[in-house]
Amino acid sequence: MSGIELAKQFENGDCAENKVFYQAMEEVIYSIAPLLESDPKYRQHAILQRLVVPDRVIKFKVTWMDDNQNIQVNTGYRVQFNNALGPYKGGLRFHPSVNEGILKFLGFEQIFKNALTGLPIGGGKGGSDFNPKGKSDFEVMKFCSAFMTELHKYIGPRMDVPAGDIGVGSREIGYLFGEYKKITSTYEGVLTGKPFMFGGSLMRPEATGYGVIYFTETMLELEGKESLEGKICTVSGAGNVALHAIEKLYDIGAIPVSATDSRGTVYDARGVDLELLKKLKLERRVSLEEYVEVHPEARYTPVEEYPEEGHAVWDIPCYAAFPCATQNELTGMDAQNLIANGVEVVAEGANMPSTPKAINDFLSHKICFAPAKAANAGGVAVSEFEMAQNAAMGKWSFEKVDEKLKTTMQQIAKRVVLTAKDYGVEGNYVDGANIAGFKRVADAMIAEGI
Ligand code: NDP
Ligand code: 2IT
Repeated sequence: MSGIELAKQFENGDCAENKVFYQAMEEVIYSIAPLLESDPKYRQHAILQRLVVPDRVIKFKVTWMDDNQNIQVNTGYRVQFNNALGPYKGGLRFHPSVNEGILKFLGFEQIFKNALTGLPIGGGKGGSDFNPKGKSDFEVMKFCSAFMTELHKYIGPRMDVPAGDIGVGSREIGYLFGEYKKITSTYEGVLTGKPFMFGGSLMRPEATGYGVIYFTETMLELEGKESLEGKICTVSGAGNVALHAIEKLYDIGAIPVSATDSRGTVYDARGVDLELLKKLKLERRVSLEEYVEVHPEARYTPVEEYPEEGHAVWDIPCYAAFPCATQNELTGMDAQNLIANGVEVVAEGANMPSTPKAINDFLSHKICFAPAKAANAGGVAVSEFEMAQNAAMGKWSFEKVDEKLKTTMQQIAKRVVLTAKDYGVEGNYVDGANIAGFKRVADAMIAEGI
């Protein structure tokens, strides 16, 4: 049975919205076929049927007032997918495209990603169709307060611990935490990604981007391939994940030459100016277009100047490509361009950034391909470290968190490589990650009973 058919048995929601959810589900279903064949217990316990349905989807109205005294209405969600391994854990996304289907896809992926870390965390995701772009700090604060007025009923440090994702960084987490504290009169680690001054972990902002590079270096070593040092790398996105991936690439002597946002691509052949990117995207929150005003020798390509089915960033010759923006941002056409230009490794910083066609192309051309749920697990891993620090009322040093993050990413890479070998799909880390993640959750579900 295909993933889509299986999913439809349980779904009565809007099918168009669920497209990305079915896409994520189908990949897992195909990957775990050898596991289901080799061990009948997973079928006997109907694990797959139980896993594709979230434990619950919470949907609520968020009403707030903008700076012009107009009342605004948005929709908020929290998808609590699976807590076999620990409290629901996963980010909040604030973006106008957010709907239940997108959050189910992200929550479903999060279950296996979190399982791969080996840490005690279940899977969840949430967010809103609120668009933070162009909003004042005060409006963002008003929205976050209104969002938490409803969300606080469903979360808790041992129940469900949200964090950031697209459109949600430490500013938003700070406002959300402030409101939670006010409503509940408790000071507890109910959110991760908090500013350091009130309970955040050092290195949480860097964790996802750094983790992707640690993962990639380990994978290249295990494969006997050349490291990233001295190599041209392309990166998409210009947010939390992309900018910290770029930072770590510089740390290890690689040359990151690109960044993108929703409006265009910057290509700076000498290596991108990271300080400028941070200023434009993290501080001033403006378009990347301004990059070429400071560096006229760099090239800026607006999205509308490139064919609809492709993206300028993946047409740049590179050794390694790091999609770090959003889902399905790397298409079949992009994969063909990367392969024609000699790419050797692709590691996903964003969640599900490569389309199924692109993944098939990479695998059939023996490109070293690191799937999101393994490669970008560093963010949620450090979130769990934040939970541990909060529970113990303690603070770990930057060096300690960095060391633990590195070890976690190395362990995930080894687990994924070994699992692929064990199940007869050597070199296929999509299958390796899905099988290893699924097995860990499934075994817990069996042990916990129905
Ligand atoms: P940010 O909001 O910090 O940055 C997102 C970046 O991607 C921005 O440059 C944004 O452009 C661009 N972008 C967003 N949506 C689109 C779109 N539809 N088309 C083109 N560009 C887009 O988010 P993060 O960096 O935190 O997240 C990026 C990806 O990484 C997401 O897939 C997220 O799920 C994933 N991820 C995040 C983790 C984290 O810890 N934050 C952990 C693991 C995965 P613009 O500036 O124009 O909006
Ligand atoms: O997709 C992800 O792993 C995240 N957005 C981070 C989740 C978390 O709880 O830190």
